[in-house]
Amino acid sequence: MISYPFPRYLTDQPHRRYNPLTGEYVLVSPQRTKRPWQGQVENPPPDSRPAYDPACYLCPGNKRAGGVRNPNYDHTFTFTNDFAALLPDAAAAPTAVSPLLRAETVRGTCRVICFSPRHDLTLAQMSLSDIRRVVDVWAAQTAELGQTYCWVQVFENKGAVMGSSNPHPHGQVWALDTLPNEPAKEDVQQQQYWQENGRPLLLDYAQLELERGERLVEVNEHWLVVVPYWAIWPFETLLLPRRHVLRLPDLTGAERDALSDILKRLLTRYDNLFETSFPYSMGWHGAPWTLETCQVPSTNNLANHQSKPDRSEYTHWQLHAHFYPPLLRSATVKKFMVGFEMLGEAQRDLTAEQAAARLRLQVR
Ligand code: H2U
Ligand code: ZN
Repeated sequence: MISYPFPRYLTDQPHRRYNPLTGEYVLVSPQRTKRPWQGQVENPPPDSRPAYDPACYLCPGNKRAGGVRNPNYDHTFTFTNDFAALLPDAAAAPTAVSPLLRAETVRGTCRVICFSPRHDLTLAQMSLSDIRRVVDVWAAQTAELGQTYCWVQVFENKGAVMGSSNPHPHGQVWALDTLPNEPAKEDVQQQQYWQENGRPLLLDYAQLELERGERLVEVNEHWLVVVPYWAIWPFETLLLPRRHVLRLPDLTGAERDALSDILKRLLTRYDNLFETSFPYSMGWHGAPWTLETCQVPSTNNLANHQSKPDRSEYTHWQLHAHFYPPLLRSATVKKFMVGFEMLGEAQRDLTAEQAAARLRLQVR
């Protein structure tokens, strides 16, 4: 690893950092980390869950809403969400009475993925071979739903603070016939970088981070984890493959094993940081799927995304996962996106480099 001089400017002067994936900015105020902290620091209640909870709607053999009973599954279990936010047969939107009062048709489906039959585990605590099974389910769900829908969003919402309704280890997959806001921004930005440079944006970014090292958290043969230069959340990370990969199903067996390994190491670092089962929202972004029937909003609110994208050509994309944890300075003190952040733009005090250094310090 080559070590470069780190510009002092980035550690003591307020500045804005550009996010090339979304085209947005974050305000960084490193001079504020010296200010005294007078807020509360509490110890979280100990987490003692049984391996099986008769009242849990995700545990094997239990009844869910509507009376369906879960099978006695041994590893993972996927089912259609009983309260799905998207429906495959949703009616078409009527013609808008005004361009200011517009609704768009959207069709899709939502599934819940139980990571393990064990109610008391988290992904970080599962064995590598069981994490690998979850990776395989993520890839299989993406491939299957990608046959029907152009966007497949795999994600996990972990912890009550993130609004997760159940501590049983689980994630979700939502698939729909349109590109949601976040991937739509990433599509435009990656496409533009590809046109200007002839290489995927995130592959160049991964190379840069591997050379510089100052924001690296974990590396293995096939993957790296960094606190991105433009991170918004205090301990936000970006998980990237080291070769050009479009989508989860494209990962080889060796890459899936290496992914299970780096996931376990990252999540263990997170848990150790504030000695708590670390809450977060994480999810995968990969190339959209080719689909002629994909809905494109009649007028998109994103200036650069008004024409129907060429859905056969997605080489500008690079698979990646975002981890967005809300915690700031302890197991209970979270960052609030309020005030200037709601009305202006996201802001942070701790720099991405300081956050990466804190995560590197955690024992595995
Ligand atoms: P979250 O904890 O991340 O909200 O995910 C749990 C999901 O499980 C949630 O979306 C669904 C909820 O709709 N669910 C069922 O599908 N069946 C049930 O019996 C309860 C909850
Ligand atoms: Zn359970």
